[in-house]
Amino acid sequence: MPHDFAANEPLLKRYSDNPIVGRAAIPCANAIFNSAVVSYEGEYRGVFRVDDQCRRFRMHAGRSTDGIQWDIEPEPISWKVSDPSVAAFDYTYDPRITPIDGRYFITWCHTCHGPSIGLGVTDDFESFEFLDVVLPPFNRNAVLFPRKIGGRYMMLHRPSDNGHTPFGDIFVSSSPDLLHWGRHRVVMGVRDGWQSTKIGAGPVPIETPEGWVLIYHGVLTSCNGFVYSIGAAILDLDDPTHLLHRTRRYILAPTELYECVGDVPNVTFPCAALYDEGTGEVRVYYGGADTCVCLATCSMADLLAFIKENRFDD
Ligand code: BMA
Repeated sequence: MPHDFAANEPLLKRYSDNPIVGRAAIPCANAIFNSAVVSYEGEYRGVFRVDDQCRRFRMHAGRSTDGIQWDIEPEPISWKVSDPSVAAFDYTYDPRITPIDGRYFITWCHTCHGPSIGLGVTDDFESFEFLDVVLPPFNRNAVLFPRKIGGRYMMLHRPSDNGHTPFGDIFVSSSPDLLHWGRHRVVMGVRDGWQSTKIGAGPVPIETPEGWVLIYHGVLTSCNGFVYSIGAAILDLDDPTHLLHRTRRYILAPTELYECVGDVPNVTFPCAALYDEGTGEVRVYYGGADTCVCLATCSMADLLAFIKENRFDD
């Protein structure tokens, strides 16, 4: 049934059995959230952010046949590393996975003299190679586009600071080889309301005939601290530095208990989206309250219509 745009319900519909991964899914975990998943050979694979009971943040591989019930490895990923000087993995978090030309590239917030951007790759989700620190401190929320645009790889990211960052706009940079990044441009900045403090890219942008659909998080500052909601935008297909539309109204905001109560209250933080072109369904995976992994869905037709109907006029 098409979305009723006048209704009080947000566009994204929560999965009835949320959260799909709870904080205690593996023995060492204090919390499991902000995790990335992809389709893989008829099944699903993921890289999960696990904050352990020493309060380190590390990434663990996971597998699933349906994308809902996950088996997560009890040990963190053991990365194959060529330069040990940048290979500390105790504070690595918020992964995104981008399939490019049959390989799976992982970007995450690496800790190397502060939050920076790490890049790794896997072909089978069993063996993982750390490629390098591709953006220096301070930066977070990096995600690659799934193909070259104008002959160059492109990556969204969010320059930041060493703390909890009370500012932040989404940038895009490009590269000839995935390792060397330049031509840095601002794509979109903060606006009013739910996205007034900072914004950051979420899942891998989805290619549609109308443009790249970007699902992102936006943060407002309330008297009780930051509140993380989810919105969406459309970027130009040939030039993703060019923003076409973005939602003034959020598509999901923290209102359920598992989004409002946890290690960090009032957080919905999207890191992955799977688009099934056959059914038209978009599944969005998001972290709830920095504690658990949740799922919400909508149709691509509704998402595109919502972005256009609820956009800023200027
Ligand atoms: C950000 C990151 C995210 C987290 C969010 C809300 O700075 O740490 O992983 O979800 O804060 O706490």
